Amino acid sequence: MSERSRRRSADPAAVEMLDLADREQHETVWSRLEQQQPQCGYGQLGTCCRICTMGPCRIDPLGEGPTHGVCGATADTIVARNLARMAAVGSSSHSDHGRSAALLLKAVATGRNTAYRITDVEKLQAVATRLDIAIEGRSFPEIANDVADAAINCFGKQDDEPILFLRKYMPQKRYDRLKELETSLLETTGKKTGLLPRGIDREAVDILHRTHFGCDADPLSLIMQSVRCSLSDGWGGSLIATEMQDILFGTPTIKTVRANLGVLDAERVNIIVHGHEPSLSEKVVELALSDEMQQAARAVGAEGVNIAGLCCTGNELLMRQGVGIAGNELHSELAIMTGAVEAMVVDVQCIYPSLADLSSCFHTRFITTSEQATIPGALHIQFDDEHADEIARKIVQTAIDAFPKRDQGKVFIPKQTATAMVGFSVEEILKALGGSVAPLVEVIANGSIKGVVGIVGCNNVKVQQDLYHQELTKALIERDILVIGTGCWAIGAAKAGLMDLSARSLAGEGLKAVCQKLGIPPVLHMGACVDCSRMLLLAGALAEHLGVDISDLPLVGSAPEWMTEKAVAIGTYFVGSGVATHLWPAPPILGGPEVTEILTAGAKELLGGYFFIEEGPEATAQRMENIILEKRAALGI
Ligand code: SF4
Ligand code: MSK
Repeated sequence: MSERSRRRSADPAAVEMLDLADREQHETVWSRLEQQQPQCGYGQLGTCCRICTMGPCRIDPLGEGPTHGVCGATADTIVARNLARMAAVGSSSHSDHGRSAALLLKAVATGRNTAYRITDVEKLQAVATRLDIAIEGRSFPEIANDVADAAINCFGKQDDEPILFLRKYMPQKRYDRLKELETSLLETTGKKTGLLPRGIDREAVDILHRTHFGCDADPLSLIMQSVRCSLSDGWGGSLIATEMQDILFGTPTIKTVRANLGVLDAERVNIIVHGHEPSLSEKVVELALSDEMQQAARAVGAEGVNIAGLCCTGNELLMRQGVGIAGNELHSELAIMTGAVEAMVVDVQCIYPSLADLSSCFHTRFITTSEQATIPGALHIQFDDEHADEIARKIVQTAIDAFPKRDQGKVFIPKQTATAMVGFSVEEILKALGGSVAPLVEVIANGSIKGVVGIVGCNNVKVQQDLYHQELTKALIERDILVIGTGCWAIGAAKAGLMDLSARSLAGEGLKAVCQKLGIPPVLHMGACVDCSRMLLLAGALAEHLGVDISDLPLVGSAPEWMTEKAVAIGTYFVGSGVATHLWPAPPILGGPEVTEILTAGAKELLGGYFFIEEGPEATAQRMENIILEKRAALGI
């Protein structure tokens, strides 16, 4: 394994594949990053603006060039506007996903869609009860119809009332703090500043409007609207996605899966599902495992059909169906290079356009399915949930048809896999705890567990793949800090064996004892990136149990290898929910001193949550422990 590949990834399977990429001269996201060097410093600092055609304008942070854009915008205005747009895009991506799930539930409830069904009636009743929707004496479709309507209404309603999901799920103390902040900002600045989201779509459109040429130039106001929009994601769109999907496909339960490229099977037709929305992939799994398709695969000389997940569609399937996961985002090209993938089927988000070209070097069919993520060079099979079975069958058949074209000489599947115990929905965590958060509160109060860190987010090719995820996670559990999380971090942790029960040996004595008693690992997989809502709900349950605000809890958030605008939204709704949140790499804000000050210091005062930037895993873990100890001291525990 070459030193160059080792510097690129901490995952031995990836290192083997990167050596292969170099040998075969396949372009990768790593090689393209090298070609992009040096990257634009203005972009990295957030001080370039191309909002209007008098620009693009750039502000030199050293003050050696212009200090204002052509229109007079300062560096802080430009940075804040850019950040707000990132939050709007990230929130919109999650929330549009939530909308699809709510519309699907509505279609199922009204009988318009017969391809899907309500799988988890217990969850349906729990969500309905939370929303004050009557359940007594009513049929499940009737209840589901009202739940779906309540969710759909959160997207497009036009009054100023905060959205229903936030009102019913956010702990009262947090809600009140945000309401009070709205009032105090009006009093101190004289400006109307909203924090509680009125409508999911509306808050994103508000940002698009206020960042249009000649509108909001005030960094504080732009940041507060970014918080409001992000809260409409965390306590709205993302939460709706999680809840609707649990009702439709089942709430995740604890199970053991395998993770890494070794889940691919040299003897079978391999189909990788990649993206974020589980509606299609659930069907692909169902069809692929059917006798009909297994037989069709045998007819072309394979031993059957094998499904593997990638990124967050993979997380959804792993959590609910126990499907093995081939890897996180940086594995997507590497998986195709194994030469053993008959089809990579994608829906939306985090899909490299490069996958089309790369697939053409192999027999792999790269299949796009969403009108929101079409990619030149891909085979497009349009998904439509009313005809889900038919479409999934066509996709699986396309993969089977590709199998005879596989070039055995090109097949190389790294052997590595790790086992991971996954499926920690809030419901499962409560079940493991005996029905309430009280035992968790007790072990936090007695110091067996010092606190909890929620880690989210991506891989970023600028960071050695998975290294920060692994090192930070290990440093935290060693300090008796329970680690929970989602997204590509969770896949990285699973691949590294940190979600295996054996990882308890890496934990401090207190955490180890608790995990042994509960029969769980010290690192808990809570789902896809959209499921960060599950972490909010767990935090909310702890806060309500203790009668405190979320910002009082010994709880820290982190996105150590983040990359997407969705991660900006997640980080911002963590902060808006009262959680101190770590970021690495640094977000493009450092060119705006006032913006940086508000996000890293001012926000603490205003919201209770704030961002901090830290490069090294050990230093980050230490800082997190300090924050946790500070919160514990304030709580008197
Ligand atoms: Fe330049 Fe102002 Fe136009 Fe931005 S909005 S490109 S700073 S003139
Ligand atoms: S897939 S948003 S790279 S977590 Fe959710 Fe991974 Fe980040 Fe995409």
